[in-house]
Amino acid sequence: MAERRNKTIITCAVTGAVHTPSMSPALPITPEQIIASGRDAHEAGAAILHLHARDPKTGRPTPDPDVFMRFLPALRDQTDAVINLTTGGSVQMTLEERLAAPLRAKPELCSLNLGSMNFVFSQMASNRDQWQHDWELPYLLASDDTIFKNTYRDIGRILQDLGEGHGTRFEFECYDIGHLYTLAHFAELGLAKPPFFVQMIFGIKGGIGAHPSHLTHMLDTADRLLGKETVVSVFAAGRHQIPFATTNAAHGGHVRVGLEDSLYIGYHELAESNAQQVAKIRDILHGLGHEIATPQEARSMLDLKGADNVGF
Ligand code: KMH
Ligand code: ZN
Repeated sequence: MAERRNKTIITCAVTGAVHTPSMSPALPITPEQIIASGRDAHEAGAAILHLHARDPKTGRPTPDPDVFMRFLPALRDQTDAVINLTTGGSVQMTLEERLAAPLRAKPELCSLNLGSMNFVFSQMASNRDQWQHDWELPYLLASDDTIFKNTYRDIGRILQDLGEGHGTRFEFECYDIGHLYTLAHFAELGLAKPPFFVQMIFGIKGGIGAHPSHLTHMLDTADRLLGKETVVSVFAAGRHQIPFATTNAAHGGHVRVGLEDSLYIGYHELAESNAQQVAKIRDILHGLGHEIATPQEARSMLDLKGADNVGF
């Protein structure tokens, strides 16, 4: 009998904290836009919605739990998607700020970034000379002199306060080989618990580059360090988004798309929506003969606590 293949989990990262409003009219900003975009992405096949918040007036990334609470209940009521909140926030936020909303919302899943690093997106400033808001250009330029801080003490605190404290599990964000060793360290301590949902990230300036050889090296390293207890997803920034997700799917892995990490649907073609990116990778997955995991199937693969067991 043919081995039952695990279905493929599609994560959609709805808005993030890198792209600014002037870069694309499709980038969801207000709570209403985040609700609509997340719902449509879910309907297109996303089992997990990875969520940041934006100031509804200026579009600037915000850690304000009250803003998160303006869209979380609606997404819970209108979808059965797994809600995955960022603990990364933006590179300019303190850890206290970054944890405020997750500690209040106690979601099933949170991102957890496995290393301090340069996280540079100032290059995006050269793409235009007109900005809708005063904050956008300085925000982009500041990224080449900001450390994205994720010390071992920070990581341990997130695992303790959210993981032990509220049963939240993690999308472990790995931007480089060393981050896999950090995950193995916290797994040995028993703070990171299997199955490990490992999100391998390529093409962020400051992290490992988007070259296929790096994907196979990261996959081999994760397999050697963490064994079969991993559920590996992959995404890449910008133009590499679909090719890298497709390559990992061909390896039997899972995928992440979304306007957080790429504003495009094709060469120099802005995506109209998150749902359009989800539909594109969904159709590729179907072409590879893969079935798409439902949120319930994702919960089972990732050992999540259930949509009723949250704080919103
Ligand atoms: N924007 C991604 C490169 C987080 O939110 O904690 C990383 C990310 C991390 O999504
Ligand atoms: Zn994020």
